[in-house]
Amino acid sequence: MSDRSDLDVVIVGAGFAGLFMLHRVRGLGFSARVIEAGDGVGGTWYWNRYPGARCDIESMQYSYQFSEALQQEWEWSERYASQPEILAYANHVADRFELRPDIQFETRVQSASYDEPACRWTIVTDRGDALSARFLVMATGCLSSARIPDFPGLASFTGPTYHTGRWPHEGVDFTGQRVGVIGTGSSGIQSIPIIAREARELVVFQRTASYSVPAHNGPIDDDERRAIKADYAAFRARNLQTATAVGSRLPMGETSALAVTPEERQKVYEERWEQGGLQFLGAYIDLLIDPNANDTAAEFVRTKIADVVGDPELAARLTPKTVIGCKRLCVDTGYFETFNRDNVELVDVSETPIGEITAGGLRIGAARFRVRCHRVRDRFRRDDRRAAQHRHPRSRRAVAPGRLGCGPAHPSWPRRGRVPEPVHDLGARQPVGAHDMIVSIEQHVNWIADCIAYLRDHQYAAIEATPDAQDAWVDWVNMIADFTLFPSCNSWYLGANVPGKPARVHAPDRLSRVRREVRRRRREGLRGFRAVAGCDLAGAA
Ligand code: N01
Repeated sequence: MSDRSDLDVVIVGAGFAGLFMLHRVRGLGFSARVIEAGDGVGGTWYWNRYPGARCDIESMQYSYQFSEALQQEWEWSERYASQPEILAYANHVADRFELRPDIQFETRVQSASYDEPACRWTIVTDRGDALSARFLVMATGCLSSARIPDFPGLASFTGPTYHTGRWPHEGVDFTGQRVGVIGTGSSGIQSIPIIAREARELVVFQRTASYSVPAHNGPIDDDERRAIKADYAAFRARNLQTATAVGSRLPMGETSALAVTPEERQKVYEERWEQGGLQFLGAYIDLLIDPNANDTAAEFVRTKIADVVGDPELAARLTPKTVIGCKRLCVDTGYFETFNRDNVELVDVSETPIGEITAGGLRIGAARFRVRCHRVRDRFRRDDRRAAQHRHPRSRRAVAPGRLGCGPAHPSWPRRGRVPEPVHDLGARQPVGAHDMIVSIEQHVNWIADCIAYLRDHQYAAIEATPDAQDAWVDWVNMIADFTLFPSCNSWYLGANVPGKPARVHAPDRLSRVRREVRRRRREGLRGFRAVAGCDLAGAA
């Protein structure tokens, strides 16, 4: 594709946000182009091809709802969709809505600069294209960047290393290998049981033990599928009522865990455990609010780990001592059972960290571990460098960290001159981590698309959040976060996985309440924003 100077919108990323963004703005009559680094669509689900990768939200829920025909016609095969099936779905969406002609693959954006008098962005790619567009939308996701820890000596390791977020498309054969896995978050917990079945030996390096609940994955029951499709809207509405991505298979509990007898609690937890999945945390209303209530659920899971793992000393090392649900709860298939295998070893690096990677393994304190095939993994870094640079990531209603088009975001933000601010989907302080990502994406994309159309229809050049409105939003998010247990641990929900990044929790409220708030403000004529007159937008579609 050659240089273009006539675009209305450039979108970065062809994951679920970028695909829907393109569909929406085209529907509004804008010309648009998506720039995508990979050679296919799918974003996070394009890159994360590690063994066992699948979604921890149920497939009937983890899907677009903007098209009734799409949600009626697409058939998910399993309760939790595997990565290949989710990628097939993304490809189906790209074909069904004829999105590919406007997507430029295998291209990275190198720079974006804003010409304020002209009200246009110039976007330069690593292929040498220079695109000019009125609006720039960053649909780069919040789990899209692989962050490899800077272990000393990493480059000296002579065997192959892999990261779950950048897995080779052709797969990896671990047969007969001695493999080391660093990390026991969601990605580690999914891949460890599968690698253990293939490898000759597997050494798992655990810094923090994780809570995990069983997935009980399997084919979707036809009656259940029919029932959901008969009234998909009601199903979606029920999911919105949850504070975390717990799903609607069982209703959210409405009482305190401390208001019932231990026997009653045990019965309820057992029922949720048997159902499987994240809805375990929906058993009682205060599990993510009251530490004592939380501990009843934590203790239930600790007992389950002890029941599964044969060796009590090993079970103790695999048992988390912290708040359950503060870090993302993992959903597994046979994770704890894997440690009963003779070829699996657990190495606790909580007190003595990994000091160095050597040519043939790694060193922890004085101990050396030899691994022939060492697989490095680490949690993701939210791809929001601006937020990482600032002490207080701020945004206005989560999608508009500043002017949509031009101008500084907030007087307190350090900047050189006037910093142009593209609009971010899934940006700072949004309800993303603890929620269903696609639901959040659809809301944000709709907001951005409506906002761009508003600017066009009212002949505005740009829009910016007022400092008061940004402060009010941040205060609201902080107020709710402080009411919960989320700030009590170091998780990626807070950005704590990136050294030096300010710890600020994502909006943890129920999605229904976040949406209601956004709708209310929109009805009030974008209260909290200031539209900026400037260039004549008549040229825009
Ligand atoms: O990353 P993580 P992830 N030495 O940050 C460890 C989504 N997701 O890729 O906890 C030793 O959770 C680190 O230890 P600690 C989901 O939302 C969803 O697994 O920091 N260890 C931790 O154990 C999830 O929450 C799905 O002490 C080091 C691990 O690496 C999010 O993505 C599947 C270390 C990182 O865990 C991120 O999950 C996969 C070091 N120097 C992911 N540095 C599903 O839908 C880090 N660690 C199922």
